[in-house]
Amino acid sequence: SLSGCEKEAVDNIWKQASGHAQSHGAEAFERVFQSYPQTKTYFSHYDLKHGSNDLKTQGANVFNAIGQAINHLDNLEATLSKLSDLHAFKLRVDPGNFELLNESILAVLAIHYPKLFTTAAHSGFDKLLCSISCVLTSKYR
Ligand code: ZNH
Repeated sequence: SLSGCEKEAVDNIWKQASGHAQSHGAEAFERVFQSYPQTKTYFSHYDLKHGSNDLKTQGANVFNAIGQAINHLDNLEATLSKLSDLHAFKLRVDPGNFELLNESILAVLAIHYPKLFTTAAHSGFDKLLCSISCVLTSKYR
């Protein structure tokens, strides 16, 4: 779990990033689609052009869910339970894709908040995103 320093560093970035859920989230998806084109297969019904509403909506969905997780760090399983069902039973996203998106989210945060992206912020977000992915892929079988 996150140390006090990591939690503080995560909160400091999130205070700003949460206000840009659409644009940061869309950028994270654009980056993962470009670096790992196989991740696009889950979004065949989407308009993936730069700046599309689909990208903004899905980007905001993911960023807002991360915000929820930050607010309920000690209770992630219950907080993300519905999303966990969705990803495991309905969407059936291959678990390997979560690491790819996580890397992209880290890059977005590092680029937009270079001063706040300290070693504690880096390790804190790394742990946070791993925990979220862990919950979202826990019901697969
Ligand atoms: Zn996911 C959806 C979150 C990852 C794929 N997602 C979704 C949503 C959310 C999320 C919130 C919405 C839901 C509703 O609507 O209800 N995700 C999330 C998170 C994460 C994720 C938080 C991490 C961090 N996903 C992911 C990945 C993938 C995905 C990795 C692949 C690649 N998702 C998805 C899909 C969907 C979702 C496909 C559906 C979309 C539509 O619109 O259809």
